[in-house]
Order: sequence, then C-alpha cells, then structure tokens
Amino acid sequence: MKKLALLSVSDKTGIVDFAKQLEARDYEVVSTGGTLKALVDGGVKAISVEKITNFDEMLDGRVKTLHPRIHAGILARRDNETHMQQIADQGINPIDLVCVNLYPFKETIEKPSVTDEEAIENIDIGGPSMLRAAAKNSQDVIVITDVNDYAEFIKRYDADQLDADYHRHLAAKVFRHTAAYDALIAQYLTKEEFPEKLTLTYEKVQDMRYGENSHQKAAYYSEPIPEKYSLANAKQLHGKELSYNNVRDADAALRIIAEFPEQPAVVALKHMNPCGIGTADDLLSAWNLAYESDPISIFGGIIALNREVDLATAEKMHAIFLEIVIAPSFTDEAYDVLAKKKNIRLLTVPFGPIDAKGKDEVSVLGGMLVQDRDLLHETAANFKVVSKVQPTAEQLKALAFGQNAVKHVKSNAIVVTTANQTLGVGAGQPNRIDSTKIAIEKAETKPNYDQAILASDAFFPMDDCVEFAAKHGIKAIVEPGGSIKDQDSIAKADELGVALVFSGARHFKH
Ligand code: 93A
Repeated sequence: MKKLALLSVSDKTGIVDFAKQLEARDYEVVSTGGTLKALVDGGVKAISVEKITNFDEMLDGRVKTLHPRIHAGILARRDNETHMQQIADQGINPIDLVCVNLYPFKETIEKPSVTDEEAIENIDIGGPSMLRAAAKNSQDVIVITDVNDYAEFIKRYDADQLDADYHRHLAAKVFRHTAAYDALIAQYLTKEEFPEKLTLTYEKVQDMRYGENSHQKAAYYSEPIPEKYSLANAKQLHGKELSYNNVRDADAALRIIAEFPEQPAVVALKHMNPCGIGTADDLLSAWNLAYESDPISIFGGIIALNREVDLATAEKMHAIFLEIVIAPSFTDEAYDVLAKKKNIRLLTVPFGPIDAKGKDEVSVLGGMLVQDRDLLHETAANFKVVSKVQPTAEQLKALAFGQNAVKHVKSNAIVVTTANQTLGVGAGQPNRIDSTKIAIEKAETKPNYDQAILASDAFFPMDDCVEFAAKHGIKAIVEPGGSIKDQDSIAKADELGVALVFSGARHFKH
C-alpha cells in the first residue's frame, strides 16, 4: 500500500514541486480544493479529500477536513493493534505525512481596510486541527508547516535520516506555530486595555552572535506586527550585523529622541544612557551641541538624529568612531561619506510618535513585569514654582528640556542642561548626591555653564543636592517634589537664592 500524504496549504509556494517529489517517493497525495487544483494543474496525480471522507466540503469551506476519516488516519498509533484494527474496520488508511500551512490571518489583519468579518473568516480551524493531530502523533507522522522545510524533508528521506529527533523537531515547530497563531487571534480580538492587551507572542528576527557578553547566547524577537516607530521596522543600509547591546542601545536612543520632535535633534548614547542631547534650528548645530555635551563619552556611541542626515553633519560624524547612526533618511552624499567606514551601522527608521498602547516588559527570575510606557512629556505649564526666586522664561524652557532628558537616564538621575543641550549627565548612582556631583563636575567645564539648570528624575530626600548645586553656580532646579523633607530643599533654595520648581511627576528608570 502506498503511503498517504495530505497536502492543504494557503501559501502554495513550492507545493507542486514538493508533491511531485513525494509522488516520486511513492506517496499518494491527497488534497483540499484550492491546493488540489494547483497540484492537478501542475501535473500531480492528487486525489481530493472528499474521496476519503465521502463527504462534500460544506459551509463555504469551513468544513473540509474536519472529519473522523481524516483525523483517525492521522492519529492512529501504528504500534497499537487496537488502533490499527479500528481504522481498518472502518476502511480508513493511515496518513503518513501532513503538510499544512494556515489561512493567512496575520496578513489579513495587516491590511489597513480589514473588516472583522474578513479577519474572522481567516481564522483557520481545520488546518491547526490537522497540524496538532499530526504533531501529537509525531512518532508516526511527518508534519510540515513551513515551506522552507520541504527540501530538508526530501533530503533526509533520501538519506534515510527521518529519525525520532527530526519527527520531534517538526512537531515542536508545529506547536510553536499554532500557539503563536492563536495568540495573534486572541490579541486581535482583545478589546480591553491593560493588562489584557499584552503581546503574547514574538517572532524570531535573528540569532545573535552572542548576548550582552560573548559567553551568553542570544536571539532577537519582534512582535508579529511591530509598531511602526521601532527598531523592528528599521532598515539597515550599511555595516556589521547589529549586536545584542546595539539593539538595546538603539532602542533607547529612539525612545529619547522621540521627546524632541519639534526641532532637529541629535541624541548620543552609551550603555543605555544619553551622553549628549542637542536640539537646534538645523541638524549640524544639533550635532555640535550633542557632541560637545561629552566629547569623550560619545566615542563608540550610538547616534539618533530626527531629520535627514546631510553632508555637513555626516562629515562631522565621520570624523569620530561611532557604532550606529539612526535617522529617518540619509542624503546620498551623507551616506557615501559615512559608508566609507566598513563597520559603522547605518539604519533608517520610520520616525513618528511612540505607540502609547505599547507596553514595556522586563524579565524577572521566574516571570516578567509589564507596565505602560512613561510617555509623560514634561512642559513648563505643569511646573509649580516653590521658591521665592522665580525662574526666567529661558530657565523654564531649560527646566522642561532637562526633565525630558533626565527621564531617560538611569536612576538616580541628574542632568545639568541649557534649554537645548545637556552639559552633564549623572546616571545610575545608588544615591542622588553622587549623581548630582557627577553631572555638575562634567557641566562645570562647559563654556555655557552659566546658563545651566539642574533636573532630577525623583524628589530630593534632603537638601544636600540643592545646596551642592547652588554652591556650584546652578540658578534653577526642577524636581518632582513629594518628599517629606521638601521644605528643607525649598528653604535651602531660598537661602541660596535659587529658583526651585516642582514638576509633580517622577520619572524613575531602573
Ligand atoms: O475552513 S477551515 O477551518 N476548515 C477545514 O476543514 C479546513 N481544512 C483545511 N480550513 C481548513 N483548511 C485550510 O485550508 C488549510 O489549513 C489551508 O490553509 C487551506 C487550504 O485550502 P485550499 O486547499 O482550498 O486552498
């Protein structure tokens, strides 16, 4: 008796060829409507499932293969005499190979004009049932759901290498696939917001050379339909493959630069923290400001720019060693200059606002945490002056700039800035006064330090930060407020003649 192969695929790529290869290896091919037509047109002698089920396809194709004569043929254990007797009694032949790919649910919901009806009609029921049945009985059945596995199967068949490991590998692949397929349907149907609106599944983008360090394995995954403004939609124009650390840093840079859409802006980033942020009327000036923020740390940095990169800016960037440059686009001349260096990674991303519905997830041992994104953009309109000294209009602008910068610095975070440039960044110290000292020490050397303000991501637990800043010439400070010792900081500001402003919102970043 010939072996039976059941082929039912929405994506018909390579299916005729595969069926011919199966025929040549003594399989009899059984198939469903559209697939059967493609096979017969292609010269394959396939038979229809109806011939096996003795039952016409019904309900507009909703019921084609959902039939005991199909599922018993797949699920019967070959080493179980009762199973084999039972199917024999019913005149059912065992099905040895199942090749199914599913209704294109993802492609359907990606269409901008998709209706619910169309989406729901593209929920495959019969396909996953066959895949799951074949994967459950993978000891006896070959199950193929990936078009890219056709050639490998034939190769192994010919080499007599259809071993248990390979059967199991294919079965696992099926359950990963059907799990992701169902997760996407669940996500599409979910109308509730947080916490139900959570991406349940990811698709592998690539294996990475290694993780954070060379002894750690790593891979990069994206959401099945990633939000538009994201690294998942980046195009790499030039340079080495992105590393694990590159992806994290580039993502952080994209989040920061999204704070400053109104003007040309440049963010320089190292190890997840900004080392320079500049905004100006033109990109070159914004670059100069970001660069001068910290000309030492920018070495080997990740640069995000929110306008098309022009030749002048490219020439400046080319002069130093940079890991990555991300922008909405590059002029041809700018690209040619930057691409002279073999390894620098040049990426374009479709710029736009960050998706407010997106969630941030972090792993913890044994689980993960999910939260809304911190998309609270700071403006001076929300600030409350708590000191006797009033900030000037220019200082207020700088305080807002500083708050929007300090949000993106690892806590405890302090930045010293003007209205369009960071002058000193104090990141990640376990106490706030040390971060303050680091930020001021860096800023003090800058020629425009006399315009500087200081911004803090969280309240001052005591008056030491205000005191240190004021004694080092800072004239205006913004912090969220909310400490039981706020009054001490206010009194210190008044004593030393500094404007102190409360923003009302904390921006921890752990
Ligand atoms: O409509 S279904 O959920 N009901 C079924 O009984 C069934 N059998 C196969 N979808 C079903 N399929 C799917 O049809 C397969 O998963 C495959 O994607 C597609 C192939 O249909 P055709 O051969 O007519 O192009």
